[in-house]
Order: sequence, then structure tokens, then C-alpha cells
Amino acid sequence: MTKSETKYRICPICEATCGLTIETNGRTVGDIRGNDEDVFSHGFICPKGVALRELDADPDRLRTPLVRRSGELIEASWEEAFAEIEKRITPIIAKHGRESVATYLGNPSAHKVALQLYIPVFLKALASKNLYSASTLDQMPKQVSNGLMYGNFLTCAVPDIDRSDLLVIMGANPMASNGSLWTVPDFRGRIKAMQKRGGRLVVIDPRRSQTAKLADQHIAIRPGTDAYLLAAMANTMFAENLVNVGELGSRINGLDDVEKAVEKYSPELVAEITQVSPETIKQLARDVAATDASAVYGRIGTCTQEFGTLSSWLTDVVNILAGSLDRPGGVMFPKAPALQANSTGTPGSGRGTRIGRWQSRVRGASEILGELPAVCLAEEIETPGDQQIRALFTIAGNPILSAPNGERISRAFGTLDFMVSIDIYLNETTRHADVILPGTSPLEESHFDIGFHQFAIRNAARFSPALFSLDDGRPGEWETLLRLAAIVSGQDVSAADMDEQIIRGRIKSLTQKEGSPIFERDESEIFESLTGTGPDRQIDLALRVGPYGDGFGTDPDSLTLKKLIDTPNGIDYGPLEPRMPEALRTPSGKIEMAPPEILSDLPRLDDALVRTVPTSFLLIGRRDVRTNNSWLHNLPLLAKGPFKCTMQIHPDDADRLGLEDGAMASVKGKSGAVEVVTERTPDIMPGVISIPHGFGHNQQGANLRVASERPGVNSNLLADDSVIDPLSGNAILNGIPVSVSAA
Ligand SMILES: Nc1nc2c(c(=O)[nH]1)N[C@H]1C(S)=C(S)[C@@H](COP(=O)(O)OP(=O)(O)OC[C@H]3O[C@@H](n4cnc5c(=O)[nH]c(N)nc54)[C@H](O)[C@@H]3O)O[C@H]1N2
Ligand SMILES: Nc1nc2c(c(=O)[nH]1)N[C@H]1C(S)=C(S)[C@@H](COP(=O)(O)OP(=O)(O)OC[C@H]3O[C@@H](n4cnc5c(=O)[nH]c(N)nc54)[C@H](O)[C@@H]3O)O[C@H]1N2
Ligand code: SF4
Ligand SMILES: [Mo]
Repeated sequence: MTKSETKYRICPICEATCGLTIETNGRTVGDIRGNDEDVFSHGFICPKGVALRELDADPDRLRTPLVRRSGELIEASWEEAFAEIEKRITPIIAKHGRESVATYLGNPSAHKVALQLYIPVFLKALASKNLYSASTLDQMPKQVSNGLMYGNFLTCAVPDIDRSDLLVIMGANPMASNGSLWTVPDFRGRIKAMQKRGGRLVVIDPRRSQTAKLADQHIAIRPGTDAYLLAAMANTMFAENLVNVGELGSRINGLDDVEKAVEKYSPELVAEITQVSPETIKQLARDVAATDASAVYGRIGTCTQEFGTLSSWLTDVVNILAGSLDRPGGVMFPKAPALQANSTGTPGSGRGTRIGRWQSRVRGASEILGELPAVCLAEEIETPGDQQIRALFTIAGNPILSAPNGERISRAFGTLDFMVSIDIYLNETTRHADVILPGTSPLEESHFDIGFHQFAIRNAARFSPALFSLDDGRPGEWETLLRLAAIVSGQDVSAADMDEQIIRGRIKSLTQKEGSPIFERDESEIFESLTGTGPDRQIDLALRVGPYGDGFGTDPDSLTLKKLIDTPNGIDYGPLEPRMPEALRTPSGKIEMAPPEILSDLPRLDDALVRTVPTSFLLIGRRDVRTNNSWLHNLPLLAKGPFKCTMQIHPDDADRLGLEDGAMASVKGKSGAVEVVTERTPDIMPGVISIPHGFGHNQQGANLRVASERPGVNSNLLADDSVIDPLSGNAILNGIPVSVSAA
């Protein structure tokens, strides 16, 4: 008989990274609760954390590889699956070259340490420029503006919410999403605390979201026009002498260029296009400037739109002008315990960020941070010629639902010579694969957040060992990736040997690097003292050479993986601290407030100002606390309750179109159309409709039994894959022109 045990685990679903306690009995998962003792999340949990139990037990979750034989996906052993991949991919690479093989990376690859650490190994082995990811359906605009302003794309200023007096949230709904590029468990509790100390929350959103309902002020804005509003706020600050960059003054390049750039964007000029009154904009600018403890934060609604990079940049511009950047209560730069580019190397300057180093073959879209826009994937498969994509790896991604024009992507995938997916479901995307290699349950591998501590509201370190071991010789996802790396690079090497080569290579470069905590130390001594293998060993090395690390003995009280394993509630390193100029990695050693690349995009803003306003509707998305993009709809706990995939529309618009609550509406976009259930609500602006993404689970060949009971529609069939935010290559998923009628 097995006995029940309590285990600790960081939730890997969203960016809030909540600490959980999980009751287990043998291989069975019992109750899941928020861990009150967790130093970072203090017991917060949402329904998705509770549903990890159902995810782990989901009978539809893949546990055995599937290989296509005579047109059908059938179960196969791991060795058969790897052999099939080797047999099929090797001749494609030999005949058509490496660029003929593409990779698409999805969102969970940022949430699982095994994927984060070993995808780069696979990509290096594949050596193809045809790399696509969910980043260009999401945060790429912010990464571009971060990179150009601060020298590294992950140097991201986050609101120091626990000390703010004024928080302005644009295009984000952390009440549903639990925060993004901002790791902030219990957002609601923190806002309540802020309001109790006299602070205010302002939400700028075309929809009165749950976050807007919590706010002291909601400003409804026309979708896609945030850059105008932010430029007008900056304009007001210059015009009314409210600019106060404070101590940062000597560390900034380009303040005058910014003043010139926003000169024409008076609140009066932008009032019509934003549908926000000049007085509201001016007052907001004054409020933000009146305190150093103000923070302006923008997310999905400001990134996945026509002016994504301009909006992302202007958000930081406004924070700098208000004197809030790098100040307690303003927006600050976290210091993560491991693998943060802005706390390694020489403090205060670096190589900076370059974009546009190569172009996509078909439409000539610019490279961004080593990848190409996700909206280019289908055309690169369809269009004949040298370097046409003939084979594809998808890793933890579902572009057929998540990217614009999924029908076209689906058709394109159907024409591939070969496709491999590493995924946990047979879903809309993976049903096209010739081989599916199952990922693990999140409870079967250890967990450490590399990315999210870099966006966190406090500095902390936490690690969770695997709850369950992998049985029957099933590989961890890192081992799967190493096997694939060996296959695509034509090497006959085991995953274990490859892993040892990798860690020894890391140690070597650190011991040879001046300024590294282990400069000139003995390589084998370092290697021998590391804990574990695979991702764990890499984390141990990274923690120990990191900002809180023990440097391999020089400071024995400091951080090691062993110490974190012995501290299941994590270690708190306190509130965020000012990091300027130390965190900068720009060549100039200054904050580049007016990067020429970004200024060169301003004429587009000018042009659109005089564009005729369409009389049709603008489509936006939304999230619900019980969803996570396209892939948690198969869990009963999350799928139950009121149907989520409805079209929200203002009652005045609905009356005009004769749409009753629950009636079917027909919505048409440039590349497709859907029929969707009407939900009348005064919470949405007239002229705007909202349909959530990630639905449309009625595609043949997928196996999502719960999700397909109420499939909903794929709102991204309405999105246009021919347009992007040019600097970031990001898709435009909000502010999409559509027409609506009764079906
Ligand atoms: N209209 C509209 N479209 C959007 C958005 C929007 O707001 N509106 N949001 C965009 C955003 S922010 C994002 S991030 C993208 C997401 O785009 P994608 O990442 O392409 O899509 P997801 O739905 O997150 O799909 C995740 C996939 O990973 C698989 N998976 C889950 N866990 C694991 C695991 O542990 N291992 C492996 N190997 N696989 C796993 C799931 O089965 C699923 O196939 O969608 C974007 N699309
Ligand atoms: N429950 C849940 N949590 C999630 C996810 C999920 O699917 N479900 N997905 C995760 C992922 S991958 C991400 S990236 C994050 C995203 O997290 P958030 O950035 O918080 O995203 P949303 O919740 O979609 O909120 C976007 C808001 O922008 C508004 N909006 C749309 N267009 C515009 C516009 O043009 N201007 C302005 N100002 N507002 C606009 C919408 O009405 C909506 O309220 O959430 C993560 N967390
Ligand atoms: S908010 Fe929910 S999904 Fe996100 S980490 Fe916490 S428990 Fe997990
Ligand atoms: Mo995302």
C-alpha cells in the first residue's frame, strides 16, 4: 500500500508561477492547493492550478509516440518513432538543405525548463533560419523595444505594484490572465492593498474587463490606437513642463528626439482616432507625472496590434518622462537568480540588439531576434523555390488555432513532406504530424522558471523536483530534444553523452571568461561538484555563477541547487532594487530613448491618422481565468460553466443588427468567416466586438473528447495573415476590421 504525501510544486501554466501543495498517493494526484508558505505567491492559486490534477490524469493526454502508417497515426515505441524521424528527415536535409526544415515553438516552451534549456540545442543542431514561434503572436514588440532601449530584449521594466500610488494598465486583463511580462501572483489582492493605501488603478481598454471593474477609472479606447494616446501623454508632459527624468538624466540618449517625435501628437489631434477626450489624456499625463510611484504597463492589447512596437516603446517613454523608471513604486528591473542576460557579462554596456539581419524568402519580412514572423510560415511552405519549407517540427505549439488564417496553415501543413510534433495532445495542429513525440506531464519533470523571475515583482528563487519519475523508459522532453538534435546533425551520440558535452562546454567557457565567478578554476572540479543531470545540472551551474550564487565555494552560504531543493518554499531576495545603469547592455552604456529604428516607424502612425475610419466593426480578443490559449479546454474543471466562446457586442449595435442574446451572428474578416453566439453587453465599446481565441475544437483527426463537446469557433480565421507590425514581425490579433450580421 502506498501512503499519501504532500509535495511542493511551482505551477507551470501561466506567468504568475504560484507555489502549490499537491497531495499524492503513489502515482495518483489528490488535492491541489495554494502553498501558503511559498515566499513568492503566499498561497494564491487559480482554477488552472487545481486542474493540474485533471491534466496529469487526462486520458486524452498522449503518453506513447504516434507514427503515421498508411495514412493513420498509430502507437509506436520510442525507438520506432526516432527511427522513423531519422529515416524521413535525413534525405530531406541531404537533398534540399537545412533551410528546408522549419521549427515552430509554442508558448509552453517558455514554461518548461527542459524545453527552454534544450530547444536551443536542437535548433543549433538543425541550423535552419526557418524558425517561427508564438513570440510573434504575442510579446515580440515589447522585446524589440526593450532590446533597442536597454540592450537586451528581456530587460523589461515591470510595475513595482506593492509600492505604487498609481498604476495604469493598457490592453491587459491580469484579473483573467494573472499577468504577463509581469509575474504578479494575486494581482487582485495587491490592487486592493494599493487602493487601501490611497493608490489608484486606471485601466485603458475597449472593454470593461474584470480588471477595469476593479479600477478607480476606466478609459475606453478605440482598438489599435494606444500609440496615439501615449504619444499625446508624452506631448502633454513636454508642453506642460512636467518632464522630470531625475537622476536618469545623465544616463539617457535621445530625450530631445523624443520631444520632437511627439510634438505633433497633441491630445486634441488624437481625440477622434482614440475616442478619448483631450481633457482625459491631459489629466492622465498630469497624474502620472505627479508621482514617481506611478507605473504605466501595457500588454497583449498594446502588443498584438498595428502599432505594437511603437506602443511598447511609448509606454517606457512615458514612464521615463514621469521619472518612474527604475524607482521604487514605478517600473523596475528584476534580478533573476539564473541565466539573466542583463546580470552576466560586463555591467552597464554590451553589444545591444540588432534586428533585420536577414529577410524571409517570400514576403521579405525582417528577422527579429533570430526568428521570422509566424504569419510567414504558411507562405514559406506553399511557395515553390530554393529553400522552400518541406519539413516541420512543432514543439508545444498549436499555430492552427493561435495564428491568423488557420485554414491556410492547415492546408499548408497537409502538403509537407514530413512533420514531427512534440506535444501532449493530438490536436488541431499535431493531427497533421507524421510522428508525435509525447511531452511529459508537468508533474513528471523538475521545474525552475528561467524567464519569469526576470519579470517578477520581487526577487526570489524557487525550484521544484519532479513529483513522479518517468516510467517504462519514457524520455524526459530534454532527452527527446537531444535525440532529435543528434538525428538532425547526423551524430551517433547518446542523449547522456551529448548532455555531458554540453555542460562541460559551458563550464569551459565560464572558466575562460574574465569576470566570471569561476574564472581560471579547475573544470573537472566544477563538473564533479554539480548536482543531478540534464536540466537540473544546468540550473545548478547557472544558479551558482548567478547573482546570488555560491561561486563554487567562495561563499558557502549562497545559492546552489541543493540549497533550493532543501528549501521547498523558496528563498526571497527582497523587493526590486534600482538597477540603472548596471542592467544596461547598450553599446553606449545609456538608455536609448529614441532608437532610430523605432523613430523610422512613426510615419506609419502619421499616415493612419488621416486614413478613413471603417464603418464596420473592430474585433478584439479576451481571456477567461478558466482557459489557457488553445490547450486546456479538454479538462472538465475548466471546460464546465457558461460557454466562453461568445461574441460580445454592445446592445446598441446588436439592436441595429437585430441580434438577440444567444442568436447566431455571422462575422466576416479578410481571410475567413465564422458563425458565433451573440452575447450582448454594455461592457464593450460600440463599434467593437470581442471573441476569445483558442477555440474551434471540431477538426477531424484531433482527439480532444471534452473540448470537442463545445468546440466554439476559431476567431483567428478572421485575422489577416498579410499584415504585421513591421519592426517586430508581430501578428495583428486585436483591432481587426470585420463585418457583422445576423446569421
Ligand atoms: N486572436 C488571438 N490570438 C492569439 C492570442 C490572442 O490574444 N488573440 N494570443 C497569442 C498568444 S499570447 C500566444 S502565447 C499564442 C499561443 O500560441 P501557441 O503556443 O501556438 O498555442 P497554445 O494554445 O499555447 O498551444 C500550446 C501547445 O502546447 C502543447 N503543450 C502543452 N503543454 C505541453 C508540454 O508540457 N509539452 C509539450 N511538448 N507540449 C505541450 C499543447 O497541447 C498545445 O498544442 O496564441 C496567440 N494567439
Ligand atoms: N486564464 C488565462 N491566463 C492566461 C492566458 C490564457 O489564455 N488564459 N494566456 C497567457 C498568455 S500566453 C499571455 S501572453 C497572457 C496575456 O495576458 P494579458 O495581456 O493580460 O491579456 P488579455 O487577458 O487577453 O487582456 C488583453 C486586454 O486587452 C484589451 N484590448 C484589446 N485590444 C486592445 C487595444 O487595442 N488597446 C487596449 N488598450 N486594449 C485592448 C482586451 O479587451 C483585453 O481586456 O495571459 C497568460 N495567461
Ligand atoms: S495563476 Fe493559476 S495557472 Fe497561473 S501559475 Fe497560478 S495557479 Fe497556475
Ligand atoms: Mo502569450
